[in-house]
Amino acid sequence: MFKYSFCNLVWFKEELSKSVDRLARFGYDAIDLYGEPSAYKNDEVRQILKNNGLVVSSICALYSNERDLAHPDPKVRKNAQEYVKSVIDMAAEVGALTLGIAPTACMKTEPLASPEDELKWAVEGIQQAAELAETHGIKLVFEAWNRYEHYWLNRVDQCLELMKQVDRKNVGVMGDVFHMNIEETSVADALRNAGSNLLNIHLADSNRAAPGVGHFDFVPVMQALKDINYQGYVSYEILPAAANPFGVLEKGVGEEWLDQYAEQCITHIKNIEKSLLQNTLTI
Ligand code: LER
Ligand code: MN
Repeated sequence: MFKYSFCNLVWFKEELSKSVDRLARFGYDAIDLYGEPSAYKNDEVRQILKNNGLVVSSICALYSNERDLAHPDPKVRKNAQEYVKSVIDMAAEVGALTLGIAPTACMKTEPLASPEDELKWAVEGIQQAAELAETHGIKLVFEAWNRYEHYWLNRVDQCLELMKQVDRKNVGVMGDVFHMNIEETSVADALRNAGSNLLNIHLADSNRAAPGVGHFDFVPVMQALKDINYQGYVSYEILPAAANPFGVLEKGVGEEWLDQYAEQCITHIKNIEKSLLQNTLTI
C-alpha cells in the first residue's frame, strides 16, 4: 500500500551511489535528497537512480541563517530566494515531486523583526517560489520543527494556517513524527487534520533513530495515514542525537546508521502496515 523513501541527510558524507545501492537492497522505492544542489551532478543522480529503479520523492531543503526568507536584511532574503530557486531547479532536473519550504531558518529560535514584517517577507518569498515550482509541477511543503529548532512553525496546524495565507495551489504540508512527538497533542489526529494537504512525511523514533529503537508508537500514525488515504511517500529521516542536527553530520555516523538502521526502518513499518491490512492490530 505505502511507498517508501529515505532521506540521505544522515549519509551526508557518503557517495550517492552507495546510499542508493543500500536503499535498493532493502526494498525502498525512492530517496529524499538533502537540498544542497552543489553536492550533486543532476545527470549522475538521474543515472544512479535509474540503474537502481528508484525515484526522488522529495528534496529536504536546508534553511540556514544565510538562507532566511524572513530576515530583516534584504541581502539575506535575496540569498534565500536564490537558494530556493536553485533547489527548485535541482528538483525539476532530478524529478522530485515535493520540496521543503520554510518561512525562516532552521535552528533559529527567536525572531529578528516584528511578526508582521517576518510574515510579509516570508509569504512574498514563498509565493514567488510556488509560482516557479508550479511551472515544473513541483509542490512545496511546510514542515513543523520542534521548539528547539524553530520559533515559528512547531505544529502541523500552524503549517496549515501559513499554507492558507500563502494561498497557492501547489503548497501543502508535511509531518515529521520526531518533531510531532514533542509538540502535538496527538500525532495521529494532527495527520488526520492535515488530510489531503499532507504531501510528505518523515518518520523517526522518539530519539530520532530508526523506528523500533526508541519508544514511539507508530501504529496510530500508520493507521491515520491509511485512514486519510495518504498518497505520498513514507520517508525516514533519522539523525544521531545532537542539539544541532546539522553539526553532527559533519562528523559522520556510526556503523549502525548505515545498513542496520536502513533495514530496520522499512522492516519495522512494513510489519505494522501488514498487520493493519490484515486488521490484526487494534488501537
Ligand atoms: C528536516 O526535515 C528536519 O526535520 C529538521 O529537523 C532538520 O534537522
Ligand atoms: Mn524532517
